[in-house]
Amino acid sequence: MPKPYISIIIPTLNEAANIRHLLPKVKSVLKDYTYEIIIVDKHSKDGTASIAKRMRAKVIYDDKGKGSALIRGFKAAKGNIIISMDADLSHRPLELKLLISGVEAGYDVCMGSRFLTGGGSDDMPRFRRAGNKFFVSLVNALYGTKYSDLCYGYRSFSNVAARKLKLKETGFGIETEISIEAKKEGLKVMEIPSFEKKRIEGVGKLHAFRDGYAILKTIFRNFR
Ligand SMILES: Nc1nc2c(ncn2[C@@H]2O[C@H](COP(=O)(O)OP(=O)(O)OP(=O)(O)O)[C@@H](O)[C@H]2O)c(=O)[nH]1
Ligand SMILES: [Mg+2]
Repeated sequence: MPKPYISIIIPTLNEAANIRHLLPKVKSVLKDYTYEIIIVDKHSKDGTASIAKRMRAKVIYDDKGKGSALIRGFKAAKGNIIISMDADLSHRPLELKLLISGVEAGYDVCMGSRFLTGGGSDDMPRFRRAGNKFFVSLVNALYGTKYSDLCYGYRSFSNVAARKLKLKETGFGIETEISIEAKKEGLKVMEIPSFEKKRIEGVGKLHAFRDGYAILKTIFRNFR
């Protein structure tokens, strides 16, 4: 069977110090594949876009939030398999192979999970962990899913599946919306253990309370 073409979508806001380390690692893991790396940048002021271009990634721009950046990236992606990944080295490039093999094995969407055996997080303060747990339980109760994780963006999609998802979330509610939409569209979903490392450089953009409230709104807005 021919190797699939892979699209890696990375939203960025001031991640220059991280992507200069991330991109070579991603390229090394994908050396036996044909692939594109699409950086969706919010006009970062720290040179993120020029570093990415120098490292032969495609750069497109989006000025809203992480969600709208991912939606734009999905639209631009040409791969048979599309993977969403953070720029801050929290997502281990070696796990790309697990995410690829899940789609190759016939799943529409493979979601990294920090709460399956083998997964974990070095980057989740206690209140965030509690919030995530609450949101997971709420989504599972309302939508009849069996997810173990929700607000985690390391995921792979078949191109066909990605195009079926009707996504509107502009911010950090995007992962939640994807999880809900995958269920609504009847997609075949698998969770894969994933270990989230601490952000290496720069500052996190997620604000637990503001974005937690947005996630809650996402959960209820989609419930009908
Ligand atoms: N294009 C774009 N990317 C964003 C935006 N906000 C965050 N990102 C990127 O989305 C990814 C995840 O954001 P993070 O700030 O790492 O969120 P987080 O992992 O929940 O927070 P930390 O644990 O503090 O790192 C990173 O690659 C960010 O650069 C945005 O408004 N626009
Ligand atoms: Mg992060």
